[in-house]
Amino acid sequence: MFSKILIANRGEIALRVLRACREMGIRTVAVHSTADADAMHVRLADEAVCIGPPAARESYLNVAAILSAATITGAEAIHPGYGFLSENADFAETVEAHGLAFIGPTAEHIRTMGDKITAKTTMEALGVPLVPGSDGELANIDEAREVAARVGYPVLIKAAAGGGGRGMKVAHSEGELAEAWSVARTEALAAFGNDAVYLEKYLDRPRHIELQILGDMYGNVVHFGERDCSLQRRHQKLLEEAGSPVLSVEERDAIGATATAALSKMGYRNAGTLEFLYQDGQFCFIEMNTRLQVEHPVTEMVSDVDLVREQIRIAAGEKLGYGQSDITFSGHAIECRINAEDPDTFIPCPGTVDVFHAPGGLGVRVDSALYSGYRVPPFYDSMIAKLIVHAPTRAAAIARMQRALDEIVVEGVKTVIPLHRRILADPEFQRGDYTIHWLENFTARNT
Ligand code: MV4
Repeated sequence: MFSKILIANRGEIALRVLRACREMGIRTVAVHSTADADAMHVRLADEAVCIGPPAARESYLNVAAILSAATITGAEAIHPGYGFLSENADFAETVEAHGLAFIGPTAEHIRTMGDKITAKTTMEALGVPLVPGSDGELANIDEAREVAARVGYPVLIKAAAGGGGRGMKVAHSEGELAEAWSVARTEALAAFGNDAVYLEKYLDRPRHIELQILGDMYGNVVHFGERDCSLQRRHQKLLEEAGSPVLSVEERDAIGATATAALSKMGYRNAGTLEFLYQDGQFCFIEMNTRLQVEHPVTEMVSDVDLVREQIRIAAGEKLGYGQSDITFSGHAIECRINAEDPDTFIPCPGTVDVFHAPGGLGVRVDSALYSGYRVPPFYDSMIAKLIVHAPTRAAAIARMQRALDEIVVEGVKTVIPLHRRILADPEFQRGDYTIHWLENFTARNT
């Protein structure tokens, strides 16, 4: 096992990794920008190294500075958290070339999944169901026309290098296809420097359901069930649940068996998440994330497994030591992301948090690097806390979240807490009756 780990991240996820390290008796190295000198992760780590100015490009994305920090402190492994360098294959490769362990998948697997086309062709070959569409990259507009005619309109043109919905264009009919094709390619080239695109049948009312998996270095792969992440706005998730309100145990077992068999064949290791669109009882794989995700706590609450601890054990070469039948699920978990944003306009609201009071009690978890007097810097993501609840049933989890949202106090900056209260009180939400479009309609209705 490692004796010292460098955490190449900030905020709540740096703390999350630090906590796992503490419980494992592993020393921690925090890195930080000059804007984060007073951050909680810096205070709680055993050592801290300033790696640059506020701009992420010069600090949390500064590979040379991070590797220097690892070298001078004698760290043996690097945990990238999420965002920043977590899905950068070159970074993973460089870390390993310096004789350090990257706590994540191989650079090759990060690269394969970073390109949505190779991700899809890889998964298809391994028996994972996809959205009907083109067989890989579209060569030209004529091929787009042929595939669209075969799968039926509406269709989506998507960028191979895409993410966050950029470079994605819908065509409702053949008349709209040429425009969608050229706009998607132009956007993809501008945003990612790669104009490769593919085509899929457009699913009009899917849920976004993702499956958490872990693999070790010996081909053992297990899943930890699904998360329903349909409640998002402009590709920013706001509230996540485990399990999905609409999935049966049989459906979970079936997609889980397919996914774990596929990833075992691939030799996938460490944490990963398969993203599916789920509509009319069908799972369609769309993308894979090769990192620990923001919403991993809801999975931890229902499975009672520390996913970060498992990531570290796996990277150190330990075997999983358990199989799928050892993983059991209990109750229901919900996470509300607390962003320092105006709850109506979603404009970020950095500034000083004069008062922070965390809720507590049975089944309540707060993952946050906040403290009273903390200054939310304007340079990074606006998420300042994750409020997670766990209860025996979904109805009890909703009641518990409503209770926790009544207790929490964040003064000094605007937050999305009032929006969460409205969502939790909504009858459709309470019935679990929502798709990926629900939140955008809800916020339009309520402003
Ligand atoms: C889709 C889709 C409908 N049909 N693909 C959005 C970003 C990227 N991750 C995939 N996305 C979508 N792909 C087909 N064939 C609808 C979306 C989509 C979406 C997906 C997941 C969560 C939120 C979303 C919001 C809008 C569109």
